[in-house]
Amino acid sequence: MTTNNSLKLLFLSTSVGQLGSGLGGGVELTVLNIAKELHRRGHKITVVAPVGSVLESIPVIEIAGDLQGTAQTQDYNDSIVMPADAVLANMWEYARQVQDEWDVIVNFAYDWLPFYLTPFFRTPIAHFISMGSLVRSLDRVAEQTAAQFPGTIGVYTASQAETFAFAAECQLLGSGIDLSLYEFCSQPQSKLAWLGRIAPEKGLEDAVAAAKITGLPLKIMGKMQDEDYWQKICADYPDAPVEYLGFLTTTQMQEQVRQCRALLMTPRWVEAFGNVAIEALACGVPVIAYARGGPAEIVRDGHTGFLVEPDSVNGLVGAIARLDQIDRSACRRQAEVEYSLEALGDRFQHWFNSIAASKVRQ
Ligand code: HBI
Repeated sequence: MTTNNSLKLLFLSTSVGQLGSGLGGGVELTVLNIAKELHRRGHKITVVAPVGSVLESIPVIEIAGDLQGTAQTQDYNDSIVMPADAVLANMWEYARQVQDEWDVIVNFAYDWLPFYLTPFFRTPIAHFISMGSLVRSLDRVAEQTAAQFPGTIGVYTASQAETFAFAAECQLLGSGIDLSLYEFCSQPQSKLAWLGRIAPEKGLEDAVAAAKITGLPLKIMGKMQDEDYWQKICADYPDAPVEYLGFLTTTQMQEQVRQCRALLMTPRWVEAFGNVAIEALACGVPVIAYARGGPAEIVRDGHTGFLVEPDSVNGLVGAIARLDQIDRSACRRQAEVEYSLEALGDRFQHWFNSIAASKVRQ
């Protein structure tokens, strides 16, 4: 039962993997955190996701079908690829059938179909775009949606929005985490952390190279998405002091990260946000990141970490040598001030209310 000013929100998840599998990368954490925080505030939330998805205590409607291929493995001008029995299409057929039960339908998939379907729905649709520009088909249909339904496109950061022609139309929503899950550590061990999907766009090889040069052990955590890519790194850096710890739960991951002197972030692309950066800061761990995309808007250079020249291993090494300049409690404080679930919930609640209020459909 929802009180009078609460919303009924149907979330449609990313379609590249089950929620909880790690294949959906940072957007999995985003869906979980927004669902938890808005549910806590009394809104009614249900998440539609591929079969096998798990989202703590949030109700999940599991939909069968073939998973979507990942956009970052496509070329910019590739045609749209839809598997024969696409789980994405099946998820949106479900949404079409139940749409009148909901105030706003929220799309978290980085795919053409949900945007194309928007004008065919009576219920307003909010689109959260979780990456920068990658494929022309999405750029075009999202631009059309931004023009036809102003205010319905949300992104993490300004630098992510800038990769799209409709940057001015994007709601900047940032991110946030449940800070109570992350324990501050003031006395780290002499090692480094790297977090993320093990895939080429994440530039793991640069972090491995920096570990080799500095001799500092590198603890690697995240979903093993591209095994060949990982094997090539191991072959190229046979004696680097690195260890892959697997895809851990948040509790297990922060237990490892908090002990580290720094988190290295080495994205090859415009990282839309970089949830792993605020997870590290919440543990008091400085972030050393390439100065582009979301991390460049998160890290306070010289105060909560360092921003280095993109793709420069030497830049990483130089920053590692200066880590003693960083006050680790300043890192935790930044997470508390800027990335709490409370602040995240306010931003998304305001966005959804504005979209529900604009419900002028016949
Ligand atoms: N690719 N086609 C497609 N659809 C997605 O929803 C998607 C993706 N690639 C990556 C991804 N989602 C998430 O890992 C990022 O949005 C965080």
